[in-house]
Formats: sequence, C-alpha cells, structure tokens
Amino acid sequence: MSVLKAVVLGCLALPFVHAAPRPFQAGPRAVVPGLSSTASNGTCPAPVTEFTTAQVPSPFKPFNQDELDALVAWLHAPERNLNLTKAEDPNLAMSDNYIYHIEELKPNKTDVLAYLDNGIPMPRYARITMHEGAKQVPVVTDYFIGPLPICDETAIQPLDYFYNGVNGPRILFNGAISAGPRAAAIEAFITREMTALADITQDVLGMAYFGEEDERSTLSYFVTNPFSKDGTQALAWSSWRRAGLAPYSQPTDLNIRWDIGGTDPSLYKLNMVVYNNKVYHSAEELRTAWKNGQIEKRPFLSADNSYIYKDRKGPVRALENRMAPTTVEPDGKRYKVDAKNKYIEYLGWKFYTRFDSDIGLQFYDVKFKNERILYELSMQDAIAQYAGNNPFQASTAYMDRHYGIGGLLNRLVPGYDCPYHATYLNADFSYLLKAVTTNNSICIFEADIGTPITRHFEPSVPGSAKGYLQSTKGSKLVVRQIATVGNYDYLWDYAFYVDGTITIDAHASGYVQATYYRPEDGGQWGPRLQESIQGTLHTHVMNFKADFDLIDTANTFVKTDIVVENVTKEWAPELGEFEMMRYNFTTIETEAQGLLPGISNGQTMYTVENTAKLNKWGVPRGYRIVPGLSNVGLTSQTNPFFLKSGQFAKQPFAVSRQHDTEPAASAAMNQNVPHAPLVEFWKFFEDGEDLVQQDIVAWVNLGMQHYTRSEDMPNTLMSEAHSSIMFAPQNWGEAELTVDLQNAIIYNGNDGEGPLQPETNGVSPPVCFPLGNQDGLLGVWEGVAA
Ligand SMILES: *[C@@H]1O[C@H](CO)[C@@H](O)[C@H](O)[C@H]1NC(C)=O
Ligand SMILES: *[C@@H]1O[C@H](CO)[C@@H](O)[C@H](O)[C@H]1NC(C)=O
Ligand SMILES: *[C@@H]1O[C@H](CO)[C@@H](O)[C@H](O)[C@H]1NC(C)=O
Ligand SMILES: *[C@@H]1O[C@H](CO)[C@@H](O)[C@H](O)[C@H]1NC(C)=O
Ligand SMILES: *[C@@H]1O[C@H](CO)[C@@H](O)[C@H](O)[C@H]1NC(C)=O
Ligand SMILES: *[C@@H]1O[C@H](CO)[C@@H](O)[C@H](O)[C@H]1NC(C)=O
Ligand SMILES: [Cu+2]
Repeated sequence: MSVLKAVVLGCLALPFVHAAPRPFQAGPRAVVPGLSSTASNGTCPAPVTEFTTAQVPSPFKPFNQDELDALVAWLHAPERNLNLTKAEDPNLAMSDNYIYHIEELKPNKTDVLAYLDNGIPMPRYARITMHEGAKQVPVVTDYFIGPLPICDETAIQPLDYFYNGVNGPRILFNGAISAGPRAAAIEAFITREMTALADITQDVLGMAYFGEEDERSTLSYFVTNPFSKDGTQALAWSSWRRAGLAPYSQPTDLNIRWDIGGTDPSLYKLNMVVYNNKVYHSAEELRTAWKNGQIEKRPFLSADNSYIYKDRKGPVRALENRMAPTTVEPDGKRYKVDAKNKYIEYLGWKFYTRFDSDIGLQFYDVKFKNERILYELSMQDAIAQYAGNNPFQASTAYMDRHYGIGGLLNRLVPGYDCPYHATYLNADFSYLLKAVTTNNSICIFEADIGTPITRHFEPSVPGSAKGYLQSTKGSKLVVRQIATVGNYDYLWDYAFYVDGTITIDAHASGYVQATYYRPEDGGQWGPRLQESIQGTLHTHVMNFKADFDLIDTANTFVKTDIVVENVTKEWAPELGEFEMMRYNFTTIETEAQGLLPGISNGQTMYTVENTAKLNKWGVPRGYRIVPGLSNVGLTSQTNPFFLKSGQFAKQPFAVSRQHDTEPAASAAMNQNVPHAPLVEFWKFFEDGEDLVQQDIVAWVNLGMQHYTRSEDMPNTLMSEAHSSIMFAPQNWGEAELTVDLQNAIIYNGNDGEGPLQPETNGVSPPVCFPLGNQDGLLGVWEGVAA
C-alpha cells in the first residue's frame, strides 16, 4: 500500500481499511487560510452522521406480510364468492382463478396532498392482479380493495379508473405474463418438443435441450415479448442459445414459434421453425427436410466463449495498480436520511421516495427551499425495440415494467457501484404475495458536480491593481438504483443540485441480445462482434412523469421558440433587410396541443411556469425542461409490436392535465397486448382539456439508439450508453440560487496592500485532511497582481 493510499484511507477512518492508519508525512506546503496548522495529522475522526425524521410520516407504505396475508384470507373467504384457488396449491392450473400479485395501490394525488398539506388522514387501498382462468372468457384483471385495514366497508372493485384501454382493467388470458402455472406448462411443453427434436438440433447446432433442470441440456431458450397482439392469440418466439453464462450473447440461428394459446396446455403446438432464414411449419416438415439433407447447415457457435467473461486480461497500464479516485466527505455528510420514511433532506431539498415492484424508485413532494417543485417524478417504463433478419429479434419489443424493474434491483457494490461512504437504503415492496426487502439496493451520496457551479475572474477592478475572483463549489445529491432486467443492467441516477437543478441520468451495461452471425446480412442490423455473433440494432426508451407543482398546482406550459425574421431598422440603413432572431412565445393552451415535437438546434425552450407567481422582476416563476443526451423515441410509429402500448415512447415531449384517472403512461400488462393495452397514452390528450394554470404533468423520454459495436463485449459501456435530462430553475428566483452557499471563495481586489486575502466564509478542509503544495489559496494571485 502506498503512503498516499494509507493517508487517504486513514484520514477518512474507513471501517474496512486493511492496514492500520499511518501518520501522514507532511511535506512543506502553503498556508491555507482557515487551517490552524499546515499539516494533516493523518487521522480524521469518523464524522458524525446526522439523521432526520420527516415532519409528516410517509404517505406511502408497502404492505408487510401480515397485511398481505390478511388480504389473501379476506379474498379467499367464501362470502367473497371469487372461486379462488390458493396460489401455492401444487396443482394450481391455468384454468383456476388465483391471486397473482398484491401491492399498495398508488394513492390518489388528491388524497396525498390533503394529507401532506392539511393533515387529513389518507385512506389506504390495495391493488390486486388476479389471474381468472376459470372464467368463461379467461382474463387477467386488476382490482382495488379498501378501505384498509379490513372493515365492514372494505370492498373489491375492478380498477377501472386507472386504465383507458378497450378492455378496461383486464387483458385476455393469452396476453398474460408467462409465470406460475403458465410458465411451468410452457417449459414442460417445450421440453417435450425439443427432446423429440434433439437428434436434429444436435446435428445442426451441436447442442440439444432436454429441460431446464436436465444436465444433458446444452441449449437454453428465451421466449420473447410481446407474444400476443390483443390477447386473442399467443404465438411466442423462442431464441435458442448456448446454455450457461450470458446465453443472450451466444445465440444460434434457430428460432421456434410456439402456439401457447388458451388455458389448456394439451392444446399447445409447435407453430413454426426458422433456421437459416428457411421456414418450416411443423416438426414433421423440419424432420423431413433434415432426413433428405435439405437443411443447409451453418457453422456451429465458436467453441471459445471466453468473450463473455470480464476477467482481467492484457498488460497493466502504468500507475493503474493504484486505486481510482473517489468522492470523499472530509467533513461528514451534508444530507440527512429518514430511512423509515424513505425521506431525504439535502441543502434545501426535501423529498419522499416511494418504491414498487413495477418501476422501483419514485420521488414525491420534492421541495427546494420550502417550496414545492414536483409532486411526483417517476419512471413509467423502460422499453426496447429490436430489429433483425430473423423473427426473434424482429418481434422483440420489451416493456421492462412487465418484468418488474423494482423487483430486479440488486445489492449495490460499495466503492464500485456507488462511492465509498454512500448511504444505502433497502427497497421494501411487495411482489406476488410476499413482502420483499432487497437490502442495500438504493444508494445515496453527495458528489462534486465536477465543476464550480459559478465562477468569474476579473483581472483588475477600478481603483485597485488587483482583480476580483469568485468560485463556488458545485455539489449534488445523487439517489441511485441499478436494476438487472435479464441481459441488461440499467443504472438510474436522480440528482438534486445546490442551484435548484434536478437531473435524471440513465446508463446501461450488461450483455447485448446478440444475433447469430450471418455475413450476408451485410451488417444492416449490427456489426460482427465475435466469431459467431453479430450485434442487433435496437432502440431504448424510458419514459418519465414529471408532475410539476411549482409552488401550487396551477401551472402553465410555455414553448419559447427562437425564430429568425428579416427586419429593417432605422439605425441600420446600410443593411436594408437583414436576418435577426427573437423569442416567440406559445402558451400550450389545451391538451390538443400537448403532444410536442422534439427540439431542433436548441431553438425551443419548454418551461413550466406559475403565471400567478411572479419573481421580484415581474416574471413568472418557472422551471425549464432541458433536453440532455440522447432523448430519443421509437423510430416507428405503426410497427405492430408497440402499436398502442408504447405511445409514450413515440412522443418527444408531452404535457397533459393531471388526473387520478391517468396515473401512469404504461402498465405492466401492456407488454403482451400492444393492440389492446391497459393504458393508451395518446388517449390522455383526446379530450383536449384546458392546460392554462391547471395541474399539469410533463412526460419526457430518455433513451438511446443502440448502435452495437465490438466494445459491447463482454459488456456495454456506461460511458456511451447514457441518456440524461435536466429540470432547471427559469426565473425561479430574483437571482441564481447559490448565493447563500458558504462553500464559495472570493478574492476581492479592493482589499489594499499585501497579498490578496481570500474569503472562504468559514469553510475549509478540516485539519486532518491532507492537502498538497498546489492547494494553498494564498499567493495564487501574485503573478496577476504585478
Ligand atoms: C371454479 O373454478 C374451478 C377451477 O378452479 C372451475 O372448475 C369451476 O367451474 C369454477 N366454478 C364456478 C362456479 O365458476
Ligand atoms: C381516486 O380518484 C378517482 C377519480 O376521482 C376515483 O374514481 C377513485 O375512486 C379514487 N380512488 C380511491 C382509492 O379513492
Ligand atoms: C437484510 O438485512 C437484514 C437486517 O440487517 C438481515 O436480517 C437480513 O438477513 C438481510 N437479508 C439478506 C437477504 O441479506
Ligand atoms: C431574408 O431575406 C433573404 C433575402 O431575400 C432570404 O434569402 C432569406 O430566406 C430571408 N430569411 C427569412 C428568415 O425569411
Ligand atoms: C409565434 O407564435 C405564435 C403563437 O403561437 C404563432 O401563431 C406564430 O406563428 C409564431 N411565429 C413564428 C414566426 O413562428
Ligand atoms: C487529528 O485531528 C483531528 C481534528 O481534525 C482530531 O480530532 C484527532 O483527534 C487528531 N488525531 C490525532 C491522532 O492527533
Ligand atoms: Cu442496448
């Protein structure tokens, strides 16, 4: 361990330090104002972390196991008359009714605000997803139950008001998730069919499938989504891949479609086989072709699959044996967490978080300097649409809400996934019929934004030979979650800056869903990535709901375009007519105008304003929605796989009226019914409601066109697989909002004789924090002042 490393670790009193902290051997260095000595003693005491308690207990509370059990018992009571079979019944069949999932119903905004602002107690409800295979027309239905705790008034009702699709709160059974008895039936059926084809797959692919648990299986498969259009049929493509680590990146050229319609698995059928772009309509047809030697075999997957492992290889780079830089908090944490209420305070920011299995983290009642900015900030869905010269990739259109993003968080690795010293929160939620806690799966940390937040240098000030310089430290609080949804790891950061800015950043890593390499494809769907595989062109889109409540709920959406016009000016007679730009303001008056285009050349600014609340200068106080990196949408408007289910992703920006009846842009069950989804986003806009000084919601997208590259192997890089958006104050205050910060320095040239004295507002590194010669604050001006 190098001396520097020992000092840094010792100074921060990390609990897991291997070597005992060693005293710091300080070299000479410049005087740092505010420091009582010039040398660190090398051992900072562990700073005391402060906690907080939310003034109002969180309005959101996942059910504990007792509450879930009570709901299950209540639903199963004979007087409910629901003809339910126990979900844990070993003979549970698709043709039974059973409770699939229970969670806290997302409460109405009306009720949450009445509770937060006026202390009016909130009613509590449950959302239930029921598989109803015993019904005459088998369906899956969402219900809500309440009020809770269970009492005489407690009732179960279809959750009509959440959903605007043609089938209300239900989908036809064929669109149901492949889980429980259905998943088991599909696996048993595919095992039978593939075992019967084992001689052919062994010959053509060099691999075979005998079932997930069977040790002879060298193949594995994945059934892609969506496998239905509107729930009337279910035709599911499966891609055949090498079993083991990361099958997604080891596909063969074999794709098979299964008819998995209905609740009777004895009616399941092999529907189509596609190998080497040739279609076989039945197993018999395939076998006949094989026997007759009519199958043109492609090369086996390369035996070497070392490319999927990230084990270190190659020479070590100079100095790379040293630990990478990291965020440090030499003075302790500047944020406070109430872990019980999942409530956080940071330098003027206050907010609650909510969590559910569909989408994970959400933010509520976000206030800055005691004024409400957002009622809700929440991801709605994370989707991906693929394309490729084979049926599996061409029909893949994932909606990750379906898989339960919140349920797919995993433990964050300290020092790697999150900086050392981060604070970890558990995710508490319910999934299926269980109360779940995923320990340490959300991290909170403060970070340097990497630049000063403001800065200026004026070389000389009138009346003084010296200048004026100010620089203010830029910091932000980051709340992070990482969900591993199958092949991909998605990282989402929500950051709250000292200047009132909020950012969302999404990054992706993990394995690409690759395609078998076919040189004749000419790279049209992706380049060759390894011996046997090529990349697959796809689009990622993540939709976010930003329910701004700037001060109160009466807000207005304004579009400011920079337009260019030919003008003549009396003061420029020699120019005649010349082009000049100006702002042109458009208030988005109604939802009919609420579906907004993307921004070209930055010549449009979208702002949410409260036109009844003016700043000191008479300008409406507002926030701007600033597009960031890669705010992409889906490339196709009419593709069948996202026809009506993914409308939110076809829309660069949108603004609608907030309604408790339009709580989300997507739904977990949208996945398999793209032609009859629970939520059709564009319907929010059909009634053309007034948007001026109303409770409005902005819907925005992050995403990326994934131009796959050999650098996606073994895992996609978070540097480029990155998308962001920013919400920034726009005339929110009378001036920028960091003028109150003490972490700021001023050198004011009017101070008279002697070296220029910095003013650091009483904040400087603690004595124990090692600084180098270059860190002195005195003398930096002497060259300039001369
Ligand atoms: C109740 O469900 C079972 C299957 O679990 C079904 O066989 C039966 O017909 C159903 N009863 C009624 C009255 O719907
Ligand atoms: C939420 O609001 C909607 C629309 O007003 C209403 O229909 C619904 O019953 C409310 N839900 C609850 C749980 O009170
Ligand atoms: C989560 O943390 C709790 C409390 O520290 C502990 O009892 C439990 O075993 C942990 N769960 C897992 C899965 O590690
Ligand atoms: C301004 O006038 C010039 C010359 O007629 C023309 O080429 C240009 O397109 C005009 N610009 C705009 C914005 O109308
Ligand atoms: C300016 O905005 C108004 C109101 O939306 C619109 O009618 C007009 O066409 C815009 N002008 C230009 C030059 O874009
Ligand atoms: C080092 O300095 C800090 C104050 O910054 C003090 O709390 C600590 O006790 C000192 N440690 C030693 C070993 O002197
Ligand atoms: Cu991707």
